[in-house]
Amino acid sequence: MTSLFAQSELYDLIKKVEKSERLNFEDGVRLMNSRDILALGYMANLQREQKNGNNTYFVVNRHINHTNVCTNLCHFCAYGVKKEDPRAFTLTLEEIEKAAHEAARERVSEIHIVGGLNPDLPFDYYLEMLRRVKSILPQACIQAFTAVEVDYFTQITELSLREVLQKLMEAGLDSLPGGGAEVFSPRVRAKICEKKVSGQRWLEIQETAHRLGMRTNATMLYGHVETTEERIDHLLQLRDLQDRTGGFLTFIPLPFYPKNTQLEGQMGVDSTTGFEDLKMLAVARIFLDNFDHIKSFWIMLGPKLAQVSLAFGVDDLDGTVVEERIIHSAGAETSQVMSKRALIHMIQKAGRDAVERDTLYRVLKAN
Ligand code: V47
Ligand code: SF4
Repeated sequence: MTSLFAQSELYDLIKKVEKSERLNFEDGVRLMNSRDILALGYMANLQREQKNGNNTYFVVNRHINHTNVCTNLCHFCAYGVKKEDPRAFTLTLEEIEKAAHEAARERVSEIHIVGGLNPDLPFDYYLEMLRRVKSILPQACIQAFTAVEVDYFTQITELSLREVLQKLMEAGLDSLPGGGAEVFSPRVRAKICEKKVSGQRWLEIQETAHRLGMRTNATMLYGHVETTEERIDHLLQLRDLQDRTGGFLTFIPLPFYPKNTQLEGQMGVDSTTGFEDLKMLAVARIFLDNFDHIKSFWIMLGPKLAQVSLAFGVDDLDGTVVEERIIHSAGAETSQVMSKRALIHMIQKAGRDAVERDTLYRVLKAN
């Protein structure tokens, strides 16, 4: 097979991948800087099929964004606002219960909850939210609160990180979503989210959750001010932690949407292109050899590119979602909901086997 790519600048790396040899930092930078998208696709698909065969996973889920009030006000975020802002909202526990009842009728297996850092909400609000959602949906997994929110809980309670996580788990939390990772580089964080927890703290929170037996997701927000080297360094730090704990379920590269953000219109900052998105997914699949899954969030990529990404290393399209505010505040034009039938159709038309999973990738139904 490699003879097809004999002329490729990546030929030596293709041979490494075929022999399942681990790629180093320099190899990762070369992959990311290459425009040989077919060679990248070949390598990524090799890994994808070794790990997941022809399966493509999706989840029947519902997102709930409980508040957009946030003290961090990251420059890349169009969702978070000050509490005095006319757009500010905070859902009551009753409104969250209503969303959970709707989700129960839709037979979701996952509730995904993330929000801003709202100084008016006590820790009890979050614990009670978890208890109520769990009692309405006892079979569903609750994947909630990014590491940024978890860190915030330690500040408002004076509890240790372990104690906060244990209390959340006792109240019904099953898994942490992957948000808040952005790009770990301190240089990048100083430019785009100077108030946010450091990359090191994000990793520490994930590691602590893994040691308590919780599985979590990882993300990277790309396509703003970061360099190729900073992207690969981010992947390397995730791969190192995964070697130590094995606690990550999946990696989700998140393309930056600039609309309505403080970075909109800045020199050199633009929306990512489809070519770059496919490359990012393929490089993630090739480089993160100890991650079982790579997810393209169709909400961000758009359904058509998400479908094509199934040939570039991706084995998971996330889910039915229903309502998403964070990316839509920043200009995403995708719908906020996709039916299970439409997801299955999209996967099958790409020649893959559609498999409904739960948060922990337990198979619920092969279609
Ligand atoms: O941390 C914010 C991102 C994240 C923008 O675990 C933006 O399956 C692009 O946690 N353009 C929060 N991205 C959402 C989150 C998440 C999202 C998808 C899947 C999963 C998962 C988790 O949303 C933030 C940030 O990285 N984000 N603003 C923007 N303008
Ligand atoms: Fe707040 Fe999260 Fe938006 Fe940053 S990305 S402003 S922490 S809601």
